[in-house]
Amino acid sequence: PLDGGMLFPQESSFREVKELNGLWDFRADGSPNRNEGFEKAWYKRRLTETGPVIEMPVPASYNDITQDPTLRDFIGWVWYEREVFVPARWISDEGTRVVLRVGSAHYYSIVWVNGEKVTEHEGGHLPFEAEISSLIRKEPTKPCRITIAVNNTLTLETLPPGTIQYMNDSSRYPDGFFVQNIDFDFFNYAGIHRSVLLYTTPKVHVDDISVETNFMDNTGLVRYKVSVQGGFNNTLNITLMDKDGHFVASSTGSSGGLKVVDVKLWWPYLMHENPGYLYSMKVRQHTSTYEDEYTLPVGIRTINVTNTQFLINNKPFYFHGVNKHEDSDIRGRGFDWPLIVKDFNLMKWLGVNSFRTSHYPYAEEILQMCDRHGIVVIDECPGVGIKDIRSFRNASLSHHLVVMDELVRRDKNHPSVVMWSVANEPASEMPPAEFYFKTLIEHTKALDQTRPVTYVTIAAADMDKGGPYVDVVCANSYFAWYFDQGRLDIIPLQLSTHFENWYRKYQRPIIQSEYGADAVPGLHMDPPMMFTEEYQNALLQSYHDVFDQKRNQYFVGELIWNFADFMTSQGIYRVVGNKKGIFTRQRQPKAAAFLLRKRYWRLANETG
Ligand code: BDP
Repeated sequence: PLDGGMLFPQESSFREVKELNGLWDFRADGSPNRNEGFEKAWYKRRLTETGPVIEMPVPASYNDITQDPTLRDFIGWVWYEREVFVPARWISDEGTRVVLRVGSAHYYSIVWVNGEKVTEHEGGHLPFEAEISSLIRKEPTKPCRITIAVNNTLTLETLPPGTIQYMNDSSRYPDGFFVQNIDFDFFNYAGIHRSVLLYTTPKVHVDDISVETNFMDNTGLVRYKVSVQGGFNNTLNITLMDKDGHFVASSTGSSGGLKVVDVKLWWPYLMHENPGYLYSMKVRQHTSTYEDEYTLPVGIRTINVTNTQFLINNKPFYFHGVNKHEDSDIRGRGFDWPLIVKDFNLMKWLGVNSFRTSHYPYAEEILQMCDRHGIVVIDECPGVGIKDIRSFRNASLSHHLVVMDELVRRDKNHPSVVMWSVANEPASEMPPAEFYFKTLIEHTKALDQTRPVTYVTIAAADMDKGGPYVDVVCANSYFAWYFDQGRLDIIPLQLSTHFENWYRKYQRPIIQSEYGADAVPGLHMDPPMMFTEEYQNALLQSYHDVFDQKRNQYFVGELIWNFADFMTSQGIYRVVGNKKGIFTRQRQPKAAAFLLRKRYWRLANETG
């Protein structure tokens, strides 16, 4: 179990937030062993005093910011630093707790404040934090110097896994030459990808909240659990308010239930005229000296899975959606509001009611938007590219379990999140996969009893070993693309057989969790040929014909690969990235966007 909660930082009468985004000093440690920063203890002095620095925006991947190919492809430690003035009242008031939080950094991070190490964290895509109250009180008049070292090296025990291969043939490679091998299809962007914040809470503070919701007829039920840290003898008051701020129900104590008469349920976009309805649960705690308040948005809804259906609020839900990436020009995987809002507008234009966070957890702000707009989410952890048998070892599994702990801790309260995905396209046919997925999925279910769990598979049904443990089969396939290239005519037969095999083996509802074809925008051919917009359209159309035949049986959703073109490592299969987007990387539509838009709005009318 993890130490403490990870509530999204929020301002209230008792809490303040200070964003540390902007330009930081930056240096990549280019020394042969990538270890000079530690040998010379760069964190002890200002980074500007130990060597040259450049300006680096935060949040952003550092890879595409400069013209330097060695920084784009850099592997090893990079160092970020900036100084910040902490408001005097945060320092003078001993009852104020000051926390430093990093929304995410890829991949391994160590954080120092004024030269003292405050925390380290393994894994990208998830937040980490450290309380720094006592440290900043040591030197109250000086600005506080924050140093963050980030290392993007992947190993067999990281998620995703990767290996470093040294090329020892000195007739072909210079001394120390190495490559990073990865088994996943996106660029290994690195750096500080999400906001760095300082925030305060009172010393005695609300540390974590969990809610589970249910309803019967017209009455909703919100069960809650609150944990408070920093002191005893506190009183907790819980108040639930509707969207207009009107009182709905209240309770006291660290756990209990709230009854909601005439409940307004949380519904997906296009399934109801009022999607994404959120109540607010105000959690207020006080002792004789301290007061704190945290407000959690709460959507009341249920999720159930039968052998053939995915039910939201007891009604069959059909996923018509996309797979995404956090990816764009220049900023790489860096958090960017204009991009996020644009993507939501494009999804709504398309008639998308759902997406999968392929292949890692997305920023919390994105999930909050999904809650408000009623966009349903399959929340995936960074377990992608587990293909080497050595990645099934105990050390890898242990880390994978911790990542699920962190993911569920962060995302458990989002009504938009309807299912956990523990992995993408693992080698689930290998013998150790059975124990691995059994353990991983049972662990996830123990953390959260309210949501189904899946992993996304590319295996053939008869080979797969992890399927018995999933609630929904999420199957990827690339017929007439990676296999039988150019032969669209095989899709009806192969795709139906594929579905029948999966259903026969496990009797679970099936989602087409990926399918698609690369299309270079502007490339045209009729009759269609691979890589043209016409071929992408024709392939989607053939898949859709099969989906429509299975829709009333056990087939519960389709997620196109991919929403937009995205960057990958270099290779002969990728022409400046993966081009399976229905939008370009700049978010302009290819022909397929119009085809899907027509289909999704029709599906919304038929299934919604
Ligand atoms: C699937 C992967 C996805 C790739 C896609 C592709 O899950 O990450 O980008 O194929 O090859 O195997 O386009």
